[in-house]
Amino acid sequence: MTELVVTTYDWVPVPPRGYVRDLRIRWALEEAGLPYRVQPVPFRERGEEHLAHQPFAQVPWLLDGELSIFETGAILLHVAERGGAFPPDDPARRAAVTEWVFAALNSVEMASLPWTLFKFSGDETGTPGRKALDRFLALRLDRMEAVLAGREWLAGDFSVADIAMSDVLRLIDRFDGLAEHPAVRAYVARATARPAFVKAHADQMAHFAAADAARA
Ligand SMILES: N[C@@H](CCC(=O)N[C@@H](CS)C(=O)NCC(=O)O)C(=O)O
Repeated sequence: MTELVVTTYDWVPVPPRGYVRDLRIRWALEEAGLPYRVQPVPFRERGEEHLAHQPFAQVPWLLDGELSIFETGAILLHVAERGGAFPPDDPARRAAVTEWVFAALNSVEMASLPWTLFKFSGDETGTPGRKALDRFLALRLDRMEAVLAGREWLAGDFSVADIAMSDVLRLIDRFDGLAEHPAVRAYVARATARPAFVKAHADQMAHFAAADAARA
């Protein structure tokens, strides 16, 4: 069995702590019961070595022996595979998990990320573009409300699709953007009550707190 290594920054400012995307990977590895270690890379200087693993100079990436994988969706699917979540005799399960991972990142996060950037900046100016963005996100949340009103998890049993989707939705909830979508909010609460999330979150917070202490 090759060693699994999750890469994240050696330090980040306080606002993104608890939301840096290595959390999704830690969470998936905890759920799968796969041992791993965390490798910090410099937040301030991102050189050629960093770009060789993540071409957008971001984190996370996962090392699985000689294999290096970036993009949280790709990593989550790899971890699911590695953890035995895709039985060969159940292609429907693999398809359902895969489509919902893509939906989380390409249908919901596509709308939520620009919305949260406005929220982080404190810009509440009601420009036509901003109103269109609010509507775009509301449409996605309306559809997720309908989906989640009728099921506990997205693809049958809890899966990496729920990690991707609930982590995307969690950031909207941070800015109280789920107030009109109670089933979505309940889903986020359900997902983040899982012991694997609680541990992954606490470990990320401790990682950055240790970085503060080392800098002091
Ligand atoms: N689509 C990428 C996004 C990665 C991403 O946004 N990483 C953030 C941390 S959560 C980052 O490195 N931000 C710093 C930057 O973009 O300079 C993924 O899901 O892996």
